[in-house]
Amino acid sequence: MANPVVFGADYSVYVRTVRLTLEEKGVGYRLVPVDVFAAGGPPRDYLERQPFGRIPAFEHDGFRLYETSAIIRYVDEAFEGPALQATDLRQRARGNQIISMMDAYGYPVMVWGIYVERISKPAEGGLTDEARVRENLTKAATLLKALSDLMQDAPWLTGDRLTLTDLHTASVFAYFLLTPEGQTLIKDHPNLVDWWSRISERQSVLATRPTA
Ligand SMILES: N[C@@H](CCC(=O)N[C@@H](CS)C(=O)NCC(=O)O)C(=O)O
Repeated sequence: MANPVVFGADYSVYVRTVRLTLEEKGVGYRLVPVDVFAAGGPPRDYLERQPFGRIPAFEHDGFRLYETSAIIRYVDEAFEGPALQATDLRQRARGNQIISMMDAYGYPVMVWGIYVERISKPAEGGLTDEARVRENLTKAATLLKALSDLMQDAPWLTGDRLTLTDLHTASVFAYFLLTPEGQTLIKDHPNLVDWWSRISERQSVLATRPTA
């Protein structure tokens, strides 16, 4: 089987989740650069791969796929390497629940509502919208508590093994924890602090750090 191809940029949270999955499976891949934030939007032919103009898109042996959750499950099931989904039905359901939580609440709140406001905007000469940050910090605190309650004393988010859920969540936390607010809020949850120190040292995480 040919190596898969990931289309996207290394700064992207969702591209990183796919790359983390490939790295953890030990699957070689090619990253083809697509910048969705370029002036004028993504290249027109990219929309044939991803009609919503989002990254990543994915191709394996002629099979094209988009939507990160679908891609990472495909990668886990199509390739050899450690299984990254729980075999237990309820643990797997819990993992999928957390992935949905990160999509619906984590990414917009922690990345756009806090990281982009606090770090990206000022870096580009803009002003942080403090009211927006405050509003999102309340939401982030709710999410952190929910994650911490679901995780309990396990080393990984859904139990004894690292799964896709940890990878999906780590990509969002990597940006959130660059902010002073993120670093403060997580301290209310020692199990998440321990989880972050565990996952942030993994080779897959180190190998997929954004270059810019
Ligand atoms: N539902 C998509 C979301 C992907 C997504 O939002 N990617 C971001 C980059 S991290 C993007 O392409 N943003 C471009 C935009 O918002 O126009 C997935 O799961 O793959």
